[in-house]
Amino acid sequence: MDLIEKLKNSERLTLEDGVKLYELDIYTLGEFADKKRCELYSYKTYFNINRHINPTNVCKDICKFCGFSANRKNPNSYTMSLDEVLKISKNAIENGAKELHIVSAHNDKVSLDWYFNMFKEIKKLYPNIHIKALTAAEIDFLAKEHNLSYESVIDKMVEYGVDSMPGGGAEIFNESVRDFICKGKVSSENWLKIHKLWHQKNRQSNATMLFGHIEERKHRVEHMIRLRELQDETNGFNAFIPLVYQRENNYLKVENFPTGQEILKTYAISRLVLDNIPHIKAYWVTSSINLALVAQEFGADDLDGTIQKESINSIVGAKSANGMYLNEFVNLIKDSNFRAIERDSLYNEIKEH
Ligand code: V47
Repeated sequence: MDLIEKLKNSERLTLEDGVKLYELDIYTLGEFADKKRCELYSYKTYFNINRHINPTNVCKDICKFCGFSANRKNPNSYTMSLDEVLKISKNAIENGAKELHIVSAHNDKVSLDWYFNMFKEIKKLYPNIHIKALTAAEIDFLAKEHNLSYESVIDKMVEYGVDSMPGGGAEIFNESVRDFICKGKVSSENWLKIHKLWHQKNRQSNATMLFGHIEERKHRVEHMIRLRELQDETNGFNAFIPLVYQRENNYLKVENFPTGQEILKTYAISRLVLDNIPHIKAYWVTSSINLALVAQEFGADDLDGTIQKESINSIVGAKSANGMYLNEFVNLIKDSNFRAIERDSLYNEIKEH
């Protein structure tokens, strides 16, 4: 069947369809993605008030695209104490954060307790805060480092107060690209397996995709389809987050960077291919705020949040070191003719700003 007909009939798209979608002109593609977005959410754009905390940058793994982990290019290693994490959490919560997004590097110099106690102590002080923590890559690292099964790390997450899992560490699932950009890190199969185990505990998570480096379009669509297959089984993913590759301070040599059109097409295609993942997040940190605002018209219905501070993407060139002010964030959404809907971490609506 003709691809346009398939889109009109909202039929499920194949890998080949997804790749072909890139050849459509941006207006046609945008119109289909926007239609889907509007059917689901009309002009609502979701965001939350959150704080990213990255408690250590000491990492056993070497990912070529990463500038965050301490290495020759970034000699300033750090590992926060529990008190430091609690102080940041206190400050964030006093400033309105409802979610702490806690992601660390893979630090083999600290104990398992160092990773887990912070969750328990935060929850003791602030029982209502939502803790989104531990990527599948961290879970894989902790399991291997401490001779534990994935299941037991996941049980510990539940026991210590982790509420949901962030989508980091997915990078690109295609095995040969993955081998080149982050050899030794959690395999694609295990990334998916860990999320599946988490979902089987009736917990929710997100999924990312790092694009705009050495991967091809077909690898992006293949990545989406592997997520779609798992979502058919578990229905545990809340949001898909295409992360635009940032080029500074890292070891991945990339000649061509994606254009604004290519980035917008990728958001639009994710909305159309991922017919079972409810939210497409234009993470303004890696796309730039202006492109994220345009992405609202290309299928994205979520802009993440104010974040307050961020270290993983700002070190590689993103303008996110200090987050964004709430009123500025809200005004930008409203000035682009969308409704700014504050949500909680599981997408329950809190209020319209
Ligand atoms: O996993 C690392 C990526 C991720 C670069 O779940 C890079 O709601 C671009 O996962 N260029 C961390 N990206 C961020 C992340 C995330 C962000 C916002 C929301 C959620 C969520 C998750 O940043 C890493 C990695 O894929 N990253 N280096 C780089 N050079």
